[in-house]
Amino acid sequence: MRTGVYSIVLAMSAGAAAFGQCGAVFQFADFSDTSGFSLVGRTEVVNDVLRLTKSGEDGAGAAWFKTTQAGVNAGFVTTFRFNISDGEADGFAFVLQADSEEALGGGGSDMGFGGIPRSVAIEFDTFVFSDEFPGPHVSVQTRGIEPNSPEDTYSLAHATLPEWFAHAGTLEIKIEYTPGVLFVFLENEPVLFCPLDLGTLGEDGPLFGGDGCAWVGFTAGAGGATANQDIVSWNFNDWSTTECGPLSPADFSVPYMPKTGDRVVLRCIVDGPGPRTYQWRKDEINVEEGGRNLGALAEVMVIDPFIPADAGGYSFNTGNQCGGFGIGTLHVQAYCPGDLNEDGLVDDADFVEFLPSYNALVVPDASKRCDWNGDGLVDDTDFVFFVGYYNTLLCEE
Ligand SMILES: [Ca+2]
Ligand SMILES: [Ca+2]
Ligand SMILES: [Ca+2]
Repeated sequence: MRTGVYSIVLAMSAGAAAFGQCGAVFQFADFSDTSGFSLVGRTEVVNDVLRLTKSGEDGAGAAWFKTTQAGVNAGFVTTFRFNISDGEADGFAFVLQADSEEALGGGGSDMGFGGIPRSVAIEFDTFVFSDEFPGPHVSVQTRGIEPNSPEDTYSLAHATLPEWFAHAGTLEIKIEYTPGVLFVFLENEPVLFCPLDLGTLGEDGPLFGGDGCAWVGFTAGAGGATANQDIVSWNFNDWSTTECGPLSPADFSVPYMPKTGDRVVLRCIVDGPGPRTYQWRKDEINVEEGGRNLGALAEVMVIDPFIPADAGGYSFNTGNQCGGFGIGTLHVQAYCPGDLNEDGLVDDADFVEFLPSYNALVVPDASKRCDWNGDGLVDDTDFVFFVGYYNTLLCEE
């Protein structure tokens, strides 16, 4: 049942501005004026786009917004469009760093950020060697205060990108960080989820000073293979300045009847000023962050693995300095647990499918579909669940 938005902003007051020592809010529909930028290495402006590297040339390039540092500890959201043409090079990255407004890492596989200390890079790696994650991929790379590296060892989280990523013309990326979690969206679909707290990332003290003061920008690299790696437009908004104003939900969606073991994504994208707080609720109780839930305090929440007990009514609360509101309830129904062969019945045929998992014990090789309490094991506890499902025989509507 969809109940929609049931209340609007409860309390509105005049905008309260608290200025940190750094902060950045800007929008570039194109790059006809780059006076606020530091362009380093191979990077130049061609036809009003930021050409990080150019087809036919190897090496590294970077573009940093240098008017101010961003203040990222309270969160940020950035949207940019990119275009890769005339070849396929190593890839590019969106980078936060507290090294220098002239920072530049290595070319080729380093993608322009490998070598920059005090940096966090969200890399879009389009040239894959045998010792790397397979296929084009997005990954969050950092070595804390040490010079960064694109090696898989230093990845906090990664995800495979579609094969068309580098050939589809202009595409849009959104990166949103809320303390605790960073999401990457490709063409409005969430593709990467990374547990991350920038305020406590450095082992030897915070990576970025003050409120998380960092230069933000892009880097790219090319080697034997080259391409035009272009940034076409760029919006950036951190929450260093507290603002008031109405919030509105832009999107609220939950999965349709997930199966046991699925990774499910619930999202409620919110428009409006911040910093904003978010809280997912299930059956009127706050969902706690951790365990199988990532993003309980963010706009996107991932439940992995989903289990039958996760079925229920999900609602979402959001707020900023001015007040808050709740967004109505969407129901998540679990696909008939116990019906392993998906014929609408829980019977002996499912028991035959259950047995090998029960014998294998650990997921995998045991099937995640049989781990009904989500503890990574298919054991006696799950057997007791199965008996309960078996006794009902017919899946409910
Ligand atoms: Ca690579
Ligand atoms: Ca069945
Ligand atoms: Ca289990």
